[in-house]
Amino acid sequence: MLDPSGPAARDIAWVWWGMLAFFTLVFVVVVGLWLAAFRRREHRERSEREVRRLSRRWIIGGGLLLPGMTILVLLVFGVPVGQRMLTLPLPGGEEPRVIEVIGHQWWWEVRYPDTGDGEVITANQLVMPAGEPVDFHVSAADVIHAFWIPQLGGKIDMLPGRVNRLRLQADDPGVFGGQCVEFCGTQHAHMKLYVEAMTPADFDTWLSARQAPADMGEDQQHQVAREAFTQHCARCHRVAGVSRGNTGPDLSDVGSRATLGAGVLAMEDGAITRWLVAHQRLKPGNLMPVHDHLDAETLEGLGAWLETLSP
Ligand code: HEC
Ligand SMILES: [Cu+2]
Repeated sequence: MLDPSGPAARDIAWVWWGMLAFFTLVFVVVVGLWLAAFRRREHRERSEREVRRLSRRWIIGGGLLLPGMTILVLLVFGVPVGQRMLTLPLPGGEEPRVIEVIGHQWWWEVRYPDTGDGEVITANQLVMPAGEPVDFHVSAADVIHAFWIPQLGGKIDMLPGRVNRLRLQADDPGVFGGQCVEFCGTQHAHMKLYVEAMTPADFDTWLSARQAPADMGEDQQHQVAREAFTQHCARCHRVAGVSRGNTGPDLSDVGSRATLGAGVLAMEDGAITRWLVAHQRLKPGNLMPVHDHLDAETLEGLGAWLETLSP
C-alpha cells in the first residue's frame, strides 16, 4: 500500500501519510497535556462555576471542534481519492476495458468479457493492461469477499448477487499481489491473487492466444489423463476445449500459474500432482473433495498433463 504503482494508490498513500503525520501531532499534544497536568504546582481553589466553564471549554474544543475539523479535513482529501476509483465516464468518451472478478471460497475467478465465443477465464491470476484505466466488476459466488490490490488502489466488497465497480490503473507493466480482505471462512488467508499488468499490445496478444482453440497434442499418456479428467474432474473444472465445469478454478492455463491453491503451493515440476494428493493437508477444508480413490499413477498422469496446459 505504501509502495504505490498506480494513480489511485498514490493518492491513498498520500492520505495515509498525511493522516499519520496529523495523528502523530495529536498524540504528542495529548501526551504533552497529560504530562503537564502532573506538573501543575499551585492548587488554586476554583469555584464550581469556574470549573464548569473550563470543562465546557475542553469538551467543546477538544471533543467537538477538533474531531469535527479533523473529519472535515479527511473528507476534503479522502473524497476526491474515492472519486478517482468510481467508474465515471472518461473525459474523452472512450470506454475503459472491463474485467470481471468473482470471489469463491477460496479462490478467484477472473473473466475477460469482450472475448466473445473464445471465452477467456483465469483463476487466481488476473491479467490486465498497464497505463490505462480498467473497470473491475466484482461479485461473489457464495459469501462476501473483498477485492484488494494494495499497490493499485482501494478495496471493494464482493457481494453475492450484486456487481460492485471499481476503476484501477497500473502505471507500468509489473506483477502485484492481491488478497481477499473480508473474512470468508477458514481459508480466507489463503486467497491470494496474482496480478500481472502488461502493455496493452501484449495484453491483446495474450487475449487472442487464449481465445485460440487449445492444442491438446497426440501424446498417448496425456490422452489417458484427459479421459480420467473428463470422468473425475470435469464437472467442477473448465479446461478450454475439454470441459465446462465452473464450481472450481478454470485450469486452461494451470501449467503457467505462479502458484496453486490461491497461493498455498509454488508452481514447480510435480506441484499439480502434489496438490492432487495432499490438497486437504495443504489447504484444510478447501472445497475440492479428496481423490484418494484414484491410484497414484492416474494422479501423476493428471498432474503431468495439466502441467502442459500453458497457452
Ligand atoms: C467437487 C468439485 C471438484 C472436483 C470433483 C475436483 N475439483 Fe479441483 N478444485 C475444486 C475447488 C473448489 C478448488 C479450489 C480450492 C481452493 O483453492 O480453495 C480446486 C482446485 C484445484 C486445483 C488448483 C487450481 C488452482 O487454481 O490453484 C487443481 C490443479 C485441481 N483442482 C485439479 C483437479 C483434478 C485433476 C480433479 C480430478 C481428479 C479435480 N480437481 C476434481 C473443486 C473440484
Ligand atoms: Cu474471500
